[in-house]
Amino acid sequence: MATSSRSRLPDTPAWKALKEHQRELAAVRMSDLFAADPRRFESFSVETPEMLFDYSKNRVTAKTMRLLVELAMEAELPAAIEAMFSGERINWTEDRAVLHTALRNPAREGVRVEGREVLPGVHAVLEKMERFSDRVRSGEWRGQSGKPIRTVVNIGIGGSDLGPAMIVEALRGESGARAGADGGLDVRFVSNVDGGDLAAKLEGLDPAETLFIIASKTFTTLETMTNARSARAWLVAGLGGSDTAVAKHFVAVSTNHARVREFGIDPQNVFEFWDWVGGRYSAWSAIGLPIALAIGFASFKELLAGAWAMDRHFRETPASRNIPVLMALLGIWYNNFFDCDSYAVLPYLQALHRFPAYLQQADMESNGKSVDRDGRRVNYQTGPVVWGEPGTNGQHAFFQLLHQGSKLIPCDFIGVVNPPRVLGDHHEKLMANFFAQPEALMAGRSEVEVRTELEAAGVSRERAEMLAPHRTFDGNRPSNSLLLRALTPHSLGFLIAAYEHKIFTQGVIWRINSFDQWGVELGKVLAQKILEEELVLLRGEEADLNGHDGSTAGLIRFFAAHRRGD
Ligand code: G6Q
Repeated sequence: MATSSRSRLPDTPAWKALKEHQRELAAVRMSDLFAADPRRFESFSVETPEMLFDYSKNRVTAKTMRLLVELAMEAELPAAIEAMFSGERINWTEDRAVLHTALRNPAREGVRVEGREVLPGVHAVLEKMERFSDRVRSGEWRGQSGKPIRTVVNIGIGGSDLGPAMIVEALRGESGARAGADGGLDVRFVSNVDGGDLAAKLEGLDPAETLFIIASKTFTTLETMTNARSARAWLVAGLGGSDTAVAKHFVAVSTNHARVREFGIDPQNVFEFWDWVGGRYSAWSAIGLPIALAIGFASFKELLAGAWAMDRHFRETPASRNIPVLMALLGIWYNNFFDCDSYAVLPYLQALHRFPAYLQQADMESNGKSVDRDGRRVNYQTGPVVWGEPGTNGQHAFFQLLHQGSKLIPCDFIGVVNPPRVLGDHHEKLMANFFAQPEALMAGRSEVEVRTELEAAGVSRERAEMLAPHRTFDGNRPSNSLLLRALTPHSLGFLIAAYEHKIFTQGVIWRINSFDQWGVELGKVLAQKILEEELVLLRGEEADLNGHDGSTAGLIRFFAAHRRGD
């Protein structure tokens, strides 16, 4: 194990100062902080053309924020940001640069990897995506039998699925960006190796009008390759049994050209990306092709422009006004100083219903690490558990625990002033809840208040006594409110990039590599061996399961014994 003379994070001056400060603040109520400072909202919020970020309902004072910013400075955050943007190999375990920011950089030069400009390649692929998506959307691109494409099926998993799927769901309602309506393209996503996923998405489709995108950085992922082969078989069978149909109905997005060729996809139909684009940061690359097909290339460009606006904000704004830095610092405040294990992300907009799932990967795959830059096991908490559901659905489900549970769970409430779809007064009702919940989490309801109310309503004193503790809310539960002016490709790009940079900032402070994913790699190989054993058992032969623990061997045998021979 590598050793270092550098002090461990909990021994650094900024960390110790925060620990000390947390004791001072532990009993302080946010409601009192608001009462004492009429300008608290103005002081603890940041406005940009895209959104209002309000972090005033947090258990922080000006001193807390100063100490947190000191923590970021001790971690040399500004230098780390520059290292990322300029293409240094900050993903040291894979010896790679981390340049998803280059994918949305409108400049034509100025970012190099190993002395080579990367932006010309980025723009060449974007131009190819534009030409292709225009041809498909306009109906100029024809399938094997001469019909235009009506449905696009993206086959990919993890980073090659979650970002594009979330974005397409979010922007489907954009004017001129309808998928599957008004003659627009119906864009679907298949990820699970469970055949039920592909079967359900292919139901009712005409192969002659269907285009598949095989999205896989490595082109070796079990789930994607299995689905891709089944999709090819379905298409070829549906179009008269000739492999020539593949050229008109399959395109690939990958870094692995050899494998794509082996699969039989025309090299002309391959959209390239690069090893310096991490899977979970790849929606901005050609992995975003289903987005461009669903919402049009001009809107895809706006998505990139929104992310680029956030990139500039992140790179140029002082920490104390920098949205992702503030989000990161507040997250660390609760994760490391209040022992919070998780945070909830609560989009108050149905269009953003896949945002929590997307963010789970972005955050947990990036910061679910426990070895630091010096090769030592960390002696502090790193990445939190991220979870959530759209509002108001969550309110009727798990909000009970947020309000009255024994755990402290900070929340990000995400709302939109002008929604993509308006129906009567639905949005006003939705937003009333968006405002009410963070307020209730903070204000709570004291036992005295509850008792007085109950008695005023005619409840007997004894019953009021009994009920009061159950109907009391401690309050003082923190949240951020992120209020977008509208949900557009631009503002969504801005929002996603804010979370990306929040995750990066936390990784820098925790001294971990946010850009590798060895845990996922392990998962990719583990199942291979078992698959072979399963097949042996299903042929009725004896398989050697001694390498497995008793439970795993027992489960495999049970499966093989009871599997119907279909
Ligand atoms: C993302 C991860 C992982 C990856 C998938 C799909 O950062 O590396 O989620 O995106 O495993 O990998 P392929 O694109 O190579 O199929």
